[in-house]
Amino acid sequence: MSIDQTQLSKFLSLVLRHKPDAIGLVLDSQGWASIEALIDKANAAGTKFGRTELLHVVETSDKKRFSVSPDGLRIRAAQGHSVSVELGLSPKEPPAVLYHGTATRFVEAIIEQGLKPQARQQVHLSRDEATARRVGQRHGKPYIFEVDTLAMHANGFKFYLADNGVWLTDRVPPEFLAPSATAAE
Ligand code: HQG
Repeated sequence: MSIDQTQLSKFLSLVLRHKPDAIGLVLDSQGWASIEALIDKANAAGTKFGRTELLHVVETSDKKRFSVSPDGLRIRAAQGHSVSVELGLSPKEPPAVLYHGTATRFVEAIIEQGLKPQARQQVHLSRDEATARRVGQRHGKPYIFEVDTLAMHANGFKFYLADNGVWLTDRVPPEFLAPSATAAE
């Protein structure tokens, strides 16, 4: 039987963000993999799916996690990598504030050290509190920080907008963080 949509999405996140080696896949420096190679190698490793199923997951992904190249030959994760990739995004002026959703148990460390990318390549910021809350819930009881991106931008920090609308930056020092209006609701 072939794999279901959620399993396929998780499998793609694993090989395109974290462990291409798991199936012997090679990502280029910008994170792209050949769709043909991905399908062949996944099938050989026992995860069965075809191009139609793959493209269906790309199109219906709630967070638009994956991008297909304009020629239809390559795929990459829009963000969230732990393997080193250079997404080739240009710095962009962010909205005046962005939000970061985390779990309450991390709050003390974040107030002390600021936001760090941890296992990923960059810190992820959300455009609205509802999205940030969903991100935070993945880790436990959610807590939302408001990030003073206007001040960071004025201080030379760079921001990047991933293909799926997630904002990325290298780090957020504590002085640019405040609890959001609904921080721990
Ligand atoms: C926390 C999902 C202690 C940080 C989402 C977070 C997102 C600190 C955790 C994407 C810290 C890292 C990314 C510090 C940061 N001390 N904890 N100094 N600095 N943290 O999963 O942002 O579903 O790597 O607050 O939608 O939660 O995978 O990052 O709680 O866009 O497609 O360390 O993943 O997308 O956790 O999530 P993560 P994230 P997908």
